[in-house]
Amino acid sequence: MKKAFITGITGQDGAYLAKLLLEKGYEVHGGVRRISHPETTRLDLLGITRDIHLHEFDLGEPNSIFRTIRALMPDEFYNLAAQSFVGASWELPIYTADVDGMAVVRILDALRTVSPETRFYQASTSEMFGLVQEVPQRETTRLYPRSPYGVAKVYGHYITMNYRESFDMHASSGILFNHESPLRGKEFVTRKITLGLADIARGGNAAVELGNMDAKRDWGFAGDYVEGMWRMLQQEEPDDYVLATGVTTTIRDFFTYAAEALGMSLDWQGEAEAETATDRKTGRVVMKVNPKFYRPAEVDLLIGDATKARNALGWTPQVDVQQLAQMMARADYDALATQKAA
Ligand code: NDP
Ligand code: GDR
Repeated sequence: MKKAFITGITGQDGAYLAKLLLEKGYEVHGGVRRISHPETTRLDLLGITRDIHLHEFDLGEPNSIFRTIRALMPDEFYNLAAQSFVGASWELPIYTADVDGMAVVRILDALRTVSPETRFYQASTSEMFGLVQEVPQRETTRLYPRSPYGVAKVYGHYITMNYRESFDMHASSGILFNHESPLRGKEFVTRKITLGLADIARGGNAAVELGNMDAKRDWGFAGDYVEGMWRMLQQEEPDDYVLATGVTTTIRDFFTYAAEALGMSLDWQGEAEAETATDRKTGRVVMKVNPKFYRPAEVDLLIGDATKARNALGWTPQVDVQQLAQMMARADYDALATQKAA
């Protein structure tokens, strides 16, 4: 039986990956931070909390990382933990640099020292592409990060490549474009939209307040993307791969898809800071822009080219952006009835 260790197992991707690996017959271990009340909501919702082994683990503690690796000597190590919210990274730039950047070399160096045969996956991101250099973006596109988060992830990406080349380690990075699900954190724009609209559909009267409506993202379903992570570690040779759908959508269009899934039909009015959306059926304002949610520097356009992953890994995403918006909006609408949302 193969043994895997997942950092960030309580997060969106960690939960889906743990489920996938259990289905594939792995012994699944994961790291959780020491907090007063361990948060396993996502694992509970997927019904797998009892099937996995949780270990106290913090990316800020080199000894915690070292001890965990030495005790488990896993076949595969997936580094999914991060301060993953781009917007917060301007408020927490040093913490973000440590957890999203420096922690990667803490793990790699511990693996190199005590478990060099372990296969390593690093959660790299399309946020590293930042300011548009090429469309669509692929593995060879020049990196130009636009946030402290993106900059920290660039370090994690290059140090993974460097340990692969320096020490012949099986270390791969997945450059993943945005992927979402009903388990997505509530501060990310897709989930903020589907939760807000579900609340309105259930009779709530607070309009969803958003920032830049013109940003474009290549959104896929997290369940599809964790399959790609696993496939990367099954390859004979380590490498870096983009995972993306190849379709880009504005925040406005995602909002429209989610609203339609809940039976609303929208009128859009105004521009920039004055933009609003009204539900034609009820006449209620369901979205208004609040400049508080603008970012100091924005990534305007992300669209990925996953040809390499398709050819080498046989990976293709199964869920398109409209199906995704529908899945998330309906899940939030249903969960509001029972208060069981992730
Ligand atoms: P989430 O924010 O849902 O999960 C992050 C996880 O990291 C949580 O389990 C969190 O634990 C854990 N964590 C945070 N800080 C620490 C720390 N100091 N020590 C140990 N654990 C910590 O992220 P996602 O699942 O969405 O993303 C997974 C990874 O993929 C992240 O690295 C992210 O940056 C990257 N990524 C995500 C994309 C996406 O669209 N989702 C796209 C590209 C890359 P806790 O539960 O205690 O908060
Ligand atoms: P992103 O995701 O920054 O791409 O990072 P997020 O959903 O936070 O933002 C996407 C775009 O929406 C715009 N936006 C808003 N965003 C949020 N969160 N809240 C708002 O109210 C709002 N209004 C408009 C943003 O400006 C942005 O353009 C995600 C994370 O999962 C990262 O960890 C991951 O690396 C990247 O995706 C790929």
